[in-house]
Amino acid sequence: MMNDGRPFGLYIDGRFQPASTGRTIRIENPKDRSHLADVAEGDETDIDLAIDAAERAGKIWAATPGAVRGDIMHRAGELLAKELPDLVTIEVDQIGRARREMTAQLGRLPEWFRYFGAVARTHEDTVPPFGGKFLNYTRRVPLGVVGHVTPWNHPLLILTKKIAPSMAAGNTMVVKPSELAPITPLLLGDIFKEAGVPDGVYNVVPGYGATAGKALTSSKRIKKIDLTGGTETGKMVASIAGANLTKVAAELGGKAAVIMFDDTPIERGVAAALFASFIATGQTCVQGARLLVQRSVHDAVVAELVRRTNMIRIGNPQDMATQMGPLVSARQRELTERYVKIGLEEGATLAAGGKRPNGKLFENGYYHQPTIFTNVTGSMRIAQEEIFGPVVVVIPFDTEEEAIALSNGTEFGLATSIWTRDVTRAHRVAHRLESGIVWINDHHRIDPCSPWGGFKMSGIGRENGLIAYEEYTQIQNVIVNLSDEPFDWYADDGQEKRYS
Ligand code: TXE
Repeated sequence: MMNDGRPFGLYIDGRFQPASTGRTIRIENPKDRSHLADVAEGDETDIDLAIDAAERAGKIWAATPGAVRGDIMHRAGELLAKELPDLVTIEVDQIGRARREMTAQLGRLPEWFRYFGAVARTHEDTVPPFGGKFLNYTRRVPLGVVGHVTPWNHPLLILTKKIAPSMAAGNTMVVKPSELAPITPLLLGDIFKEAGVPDGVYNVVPGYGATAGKALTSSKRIKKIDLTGGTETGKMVASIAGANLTKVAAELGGKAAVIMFDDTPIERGVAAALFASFIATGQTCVQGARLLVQRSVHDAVVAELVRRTNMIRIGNPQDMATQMGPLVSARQRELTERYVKIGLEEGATLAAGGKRPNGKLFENGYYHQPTIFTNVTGSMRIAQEEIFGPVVVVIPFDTEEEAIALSNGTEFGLATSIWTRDVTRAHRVAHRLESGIVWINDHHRIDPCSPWGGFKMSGIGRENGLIAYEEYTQIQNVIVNLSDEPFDWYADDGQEKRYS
């Protein structure tokens, strides 16, 4: 699948082709900075070509019955399942995430094609009660060509969350994947082709945000931009798209809290915190970045958390025994290091990690130890800002009220987990959280049927679930006058006129 060392082209109209710039992007392996592949670097001209292809394909795909689109998507899911081992290998090489995590994550991708394939087949429109002599019905019709701008942290999962509902709804798409991880999104092209997706429905133009990304998001021909990325990028893209009245969905930053009440068994709570905080080397929007612990168990939780954190096995991410790989890039590691410094300057206590690991294996990669700060207050920068690395801050609380205030006390509102055995408290707290996703006694769980997205500065719109499908459609309302009675508004007959 690695193209025998040749550069990967852009994927437009069902075939790989060179970029108009003639340039390529060097993709490196974050575990040792070795050269992984070169990928064509697209710009505005290529985005335009991709939109041309998508507009042509839209005429066919939008007219394809939902049941047929559903069958094709099911086939795509099956073909994807067969390719997973190779895709996992490439995904691990691109972003450095531990193979055992990537295997678990990508293993679920076919479910998105099955779920949204089924939605394409079964979605029903409505017949609102207009009353009187009218039949009134709605039709959900595709938007047209949509743009997906995706990040590097879960290259295939995040892309799949966008492709599956947009394809099911009959749209065609142009994808601008992250410049750090464009290979697996390109490879999906062949899988869709084999499944029977018409050429031009799925197009991928790798490139940089400021060039290809900007061209895509500012095109008047794009009917919806669906972006996952940083909050600053989201604001910029939304303002550009707004000028064209292009719909925007954005899944942005987060600072998820893990709220641990004192009836949670210590071992269970600590296992939960490790899972919430450190998978994906902390580079995930729903990372449990803040551990809020009830004061009576705080010291015991911290002691066990530090002990278990120091045991996390960092190493070659392709090794199934490795529990934590490197960060994705020099920039992401610098960000982590910058925040470690900020935390120390703010007076927090470094309870674990805080450095690059020692050893030959780590010399050239972007590794960083899993890190815990204690003696943190809710207003510190390390408790407020998204770090997007393997850093967790621990904050004690006394009461339920205080836990809710701390949890809600950032500009973000993506996800929160609540850990307690008390069922009434769990729901009571959940209902007061300013958080698009709430887990009770769990974290990170996702499903194609389950709406995903944030409150506040964590974004707009929702991925997953029927709402994702609906947000990739526009409603056409058809109002039928069932009466044959003559109607003449301007008849000069002195009769009272009615609208209904
Ligand atoms: O993301 P960017 P970066 C957060 C996280 C991270 C920070 C920066 O805090 O440290 O963002 O990461 C494209 N017009 N998240 O720089 O830049 C870009 O090319 C159009 C959270 O990697 O937001 C890429 O394809 N497109 C997040 C995508 O946007 C533009 C996941 C995301 O990149 C653009 C990633 C522009 N002007 C980072 N500028 C999450 N929610 O999970 C950039 N892009």
